[in-house]
Amino acid sequence: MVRPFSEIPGLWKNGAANLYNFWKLDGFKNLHRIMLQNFNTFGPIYREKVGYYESVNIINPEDAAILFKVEGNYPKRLKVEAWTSYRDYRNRKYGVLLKNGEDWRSNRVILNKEVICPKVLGNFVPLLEEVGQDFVARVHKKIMRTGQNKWTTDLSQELFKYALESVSSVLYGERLGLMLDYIDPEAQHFINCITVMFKTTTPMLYIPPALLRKVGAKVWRDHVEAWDGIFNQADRCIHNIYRQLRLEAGTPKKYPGVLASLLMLDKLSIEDIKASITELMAGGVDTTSITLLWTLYELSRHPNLQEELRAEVAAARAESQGDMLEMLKRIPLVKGALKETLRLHPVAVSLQRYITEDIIIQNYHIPAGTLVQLGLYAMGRDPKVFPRPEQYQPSRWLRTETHYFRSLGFGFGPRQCLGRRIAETEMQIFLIHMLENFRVEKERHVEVQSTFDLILLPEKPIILTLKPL
Ligand code: HEM
Ligand code: 2DC
Repeated sequence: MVRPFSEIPGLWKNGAANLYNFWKLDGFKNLHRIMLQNFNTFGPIYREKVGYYESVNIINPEDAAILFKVEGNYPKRLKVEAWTSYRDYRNRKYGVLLKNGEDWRSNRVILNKEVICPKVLGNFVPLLEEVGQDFVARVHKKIMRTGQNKWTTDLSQELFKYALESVSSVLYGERLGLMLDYIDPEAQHFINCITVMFKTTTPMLYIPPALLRKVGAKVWRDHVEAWDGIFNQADRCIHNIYRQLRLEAGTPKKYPGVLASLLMLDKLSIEDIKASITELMAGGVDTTSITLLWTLYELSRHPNLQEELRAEVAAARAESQGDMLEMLKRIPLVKGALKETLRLHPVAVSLQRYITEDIIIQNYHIPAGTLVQLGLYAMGRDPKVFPRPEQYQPSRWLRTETHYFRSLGFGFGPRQCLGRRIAETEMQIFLIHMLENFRVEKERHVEVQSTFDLILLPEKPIILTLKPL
């Protein structure tokens, strides 16, 4: 007998009371740990209502498979109202991140060809390769300046710049110059705005932005100011390319970047292109940089593994005679390391879909229209899903054990991360260069946990030491 929806365990009767408890537990910062705890209390499925936001939560890969098999052609994830409210407030178009239905699909299909299709990888690699080399040169210079043959630092600011430089070079086919000593203050402002934008989004997951706007709340004002900074900088970059393109008519000799390709293709309106390019630029900074920081942190804690990865990279370099595109095909353990990082330190605490048809999960009936969330952070740490989950083991992704609906860091299906190929390539190239040049070490015994600022971030600075090999 299939059990009814109303019997799913959990606390879903009093949204306001739950919001109060949530706030008392500092739930905003701890969302990932609270989800984990809920799965421990209620089992592999629970219902929840916090504030105005109601969902069914699942943790098993097999249940994720059920969810994603019915997602159809127009998958829809949780609407982040803070983000749509800003667009509505400022009269700006939604990009693919926020669109839904046919409008989303028609834009996404065109963007896929320019951003995520394997064919474009060859265009991205030389651009990303150059940024990777410049990053390494910059670190060598920093090490020289210390006079101690090593550099001990919190790398996060450097990684933000690396990530923005990488994504910009792919989008605009041009360098911003962020690997130099003196950088454009506007670019630094853009980076700061993204951090504020994510941080101020969190409370608005639970308290409607329309309400906060009406009472003139600071969090809403800060949020608007952050998006204004993001859009202004992206507008400047986009306008720049647009003008160049009009000046030099005719087909360019080298790959001109995603934006110019889209403009020349002439299949999306300029406003649609602007909206999605802005989202790609903003989505491409904290995500990859934090994932790289966590990876360096894990490698510093596992020196033997670090040597193994270095050996793999050296062999790949020799076999491919330096051809980066070839090299990327010969580094399975490096790729496993990135998957392992996203398992333990996912950027997204959950994946969500509004289901469009009734489904049965864990023998409960779930009606169409329900928001179902897969607890990605909780799944990554579940011993029933990943044996010895606390251990960082990139090789678990090489073995033949099942990977069925287990590698979901970038989401799944037609609505998965649009920046996935850029992110993966950028991160692989970064690790190749870092492993070839430096040993990464850490201070003794520091455990760093995650904190939730819409995306999961290290709760305190991660201090690492880089030594030239
Ligand atoms: C969506 C993760 C990097 C742009 C997503 C989603 C996840 C994700 C989980 C939701 C997918 C779903 O609902 O199935 C990550 C991770 C990254 C990363 C782990 C790096 C480690 C990037 C980068 C960009 C980007 C570098 C831009 C270049 C986007 C966009 C969407 C998205 C535009 C929305 C796509 C849509 O709704 O059609 N990402 N992301 N992401 N990401 Fe990423
Ligand atoms: C946050 O409960 C927790 O990739 C919420 O590059 C549910 C939720 C909904 C959408 C998720 C978000 C969470 C985390 C951040 C994600 C976002 C979709 C896209 C975004 C996963 C899990 C991200 C970081 C994008 C951001 C693009 C940018 C222009 C802001």
